[in-house]
Amino acid sequence: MTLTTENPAALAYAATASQAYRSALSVIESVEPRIADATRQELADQRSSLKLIASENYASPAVLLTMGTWLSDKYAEGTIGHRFYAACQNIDTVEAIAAEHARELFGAEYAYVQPHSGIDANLVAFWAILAHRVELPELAELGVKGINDLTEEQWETLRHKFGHQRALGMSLDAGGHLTHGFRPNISGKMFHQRSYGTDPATQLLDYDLLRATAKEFKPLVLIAGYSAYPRRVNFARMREIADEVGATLLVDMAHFAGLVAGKVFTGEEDPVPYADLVTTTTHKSLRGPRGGLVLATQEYADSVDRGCPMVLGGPMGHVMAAKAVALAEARTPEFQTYAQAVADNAKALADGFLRRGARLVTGGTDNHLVLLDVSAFGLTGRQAESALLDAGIVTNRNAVPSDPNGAWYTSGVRLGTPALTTRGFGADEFDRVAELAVSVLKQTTPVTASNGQPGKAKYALADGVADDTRAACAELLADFPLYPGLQL
Ligand code: DSN
Repeated sequence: MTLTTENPAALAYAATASQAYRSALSVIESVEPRIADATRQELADQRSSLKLIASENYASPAVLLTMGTWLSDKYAEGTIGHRFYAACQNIDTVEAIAAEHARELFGAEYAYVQPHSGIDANLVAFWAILAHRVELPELAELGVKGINDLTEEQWETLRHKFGHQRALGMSLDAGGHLTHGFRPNISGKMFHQRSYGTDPATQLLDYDLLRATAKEFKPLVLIAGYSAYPRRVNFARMREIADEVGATLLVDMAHFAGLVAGKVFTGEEDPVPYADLVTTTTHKSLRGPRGGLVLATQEYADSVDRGCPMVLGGPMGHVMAAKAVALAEARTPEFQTYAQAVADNAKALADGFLRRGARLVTGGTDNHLVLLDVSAFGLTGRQAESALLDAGIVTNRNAVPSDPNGAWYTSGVRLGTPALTTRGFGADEFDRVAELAVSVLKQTTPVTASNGQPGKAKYALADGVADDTRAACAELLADFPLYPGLQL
């Protein structure tokens, strides 16, 4: 249940949760008071800031409380019913319930709920694709009975085959993610990577160019999904392209899983009917515990099941339990209302920026995020992010297509609606957020660096802007308390 002060059941839930947290914090305090203090402070900080980081949210007390139990104490490598440890019956139960909710919520043939994060979920998927798709010589052909009998030379042949496959993913500056084959991530070392971008004029995904690139590059895996692209993707078209070149279609829906779960993205915008594998985190728009999961067709199920111990450490029973609780919440009509509000609010935020003359990548949004091009304010993303933070508005800097400032300083700021929608913000509040953000950015100036070059990091806010905006944020937040009724 989402906390709200509007009905007695919600108030009783808040009172019980308050009691649980007070007790837990006093137990923690008796051992390491500084951890209890930091935990209380984190709640105070989150309550008092305007959280617009597109990948963050607030999980329910039920989800959070589920993580604090002895399910954490059990080792359970392997899969349901096939563990490398004894006495895993309760972890089997927990994992089976979480997987059942995931399958039924998303209409997937198979669900694997062990990944500890989105990176882990993608690693499981990449391994599953390599294991399933790369044709290796039969052991008998190599003249050996088992893998332990392979010579070093034969291993080298197998490694060479695994290590020379191709992946095609969205470019980082168009909104793709590091784990989609980019060098700072292991995926960029596992695969030869090429990326597809967006149309320079519209900044929208260019499916024709993507098709041409795929035909030339012939990837083993076509990766769809993004972390900073403010538009919906047509997965039927992605499927067609994958089929034309014989690629496995992997969709990373980490950012928009909540919109799929909440039936905002349906038909050709729902990746599950079209992809071979779908990965996600569970803590973004899906509003669950920090973690990941993989959905797959039956064809890939056995390979996905090898995730642990192939690329994952022991499954976390307490987090799989919390995933089950969050997925149960996501199956309610209340969650569908929430998901629709996330998308409606993003539009209100975009309109608020556009009406005030700001420039948005692609000119708007139809998902949960907007990407503000702050070069129009004469700022880098780094300067804008810092100035907004000083004023109590928490965002993150992000590259824009063909960004002249690269991935560190950037020219953009990404803002998302999932967290503040959980607090109850609607269109009017998001319009006010746009007003406050534009006002801060207009009153921020870059400061010349010590070498006399235009500064990319330093900035100055006009007098009083930070304090005034913080006060305005507090006023805005006052009507939308985080975890209403929850008192420590
Ligand atoms: N860190 C997530 C995000 O902010 O989009 C993705 O890894």
